[in-house]
Amino acid sequence: IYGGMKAIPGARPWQVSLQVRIRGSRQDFRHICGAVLIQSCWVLTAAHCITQNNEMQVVLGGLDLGKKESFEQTVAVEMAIVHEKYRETSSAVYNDIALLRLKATDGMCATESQYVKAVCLPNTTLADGTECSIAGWGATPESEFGSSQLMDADVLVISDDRCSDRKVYGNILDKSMFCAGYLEGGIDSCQGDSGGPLTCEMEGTHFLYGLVSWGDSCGKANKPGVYANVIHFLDWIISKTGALF
Ligand code: 4AZ
Repeated sequence: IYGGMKAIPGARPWQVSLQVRIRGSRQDFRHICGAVLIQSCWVLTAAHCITQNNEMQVVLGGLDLGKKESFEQTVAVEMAIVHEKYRETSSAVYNDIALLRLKATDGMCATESQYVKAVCLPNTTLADGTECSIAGWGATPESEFGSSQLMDADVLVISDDRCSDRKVYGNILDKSMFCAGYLEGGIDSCQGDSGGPLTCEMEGTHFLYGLVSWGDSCGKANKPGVYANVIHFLDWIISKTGALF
């Protein structure tokens, strides 16, 4: 996260760290992407975070990836479902969404607490200029390898019209994505934040509108962050999870 602050404990209880087992190790996992808890046994992330058939786990409720916290929960990933139309070109990433089914132990995956709680899925569209929040352990201006502390920042929704300007991203955007940030640069998501949440608070409830997906570098003027458009995928999410939200 560029231009952010350390997240307040319990403020982003749906935030997830997606981790893969380090090759050759028995127990060690490393953070590769953000993700979002939407149900006790279901997590959303970016499709581009699902690389190979690596062994994956999620850490829920954690703030500092550098130490084991008493309130964090580690759950194995049973299966990943990547969107059938996920596609990456040299300039953009399309349909960048995946579902992770968590592995239950005695019938439970995530256990709800002050630090672990599923986010709500949205049911109304977003207006240009809405203030929303992003969070993650990704690169910061101080550390290109990411932050051990969960960081968050506020960003503004940028209309498809403004984001498709020739000076911004031109004609490469589609309905599976939207832009958020500041055209003047500075505050943005970055590498390692991918798959994590963009949430917007409405009447005291936080709704998941976006997943960190891509952008031309981080924090640069006229190159805002691009987010997978969760509303566009609601039917897909319902069809794969069999859940109603
Ligand atoms: C990345 O490389 C990445 N500024 C993620 C987000 C953004 C840029 C790059 C948005 O995963």
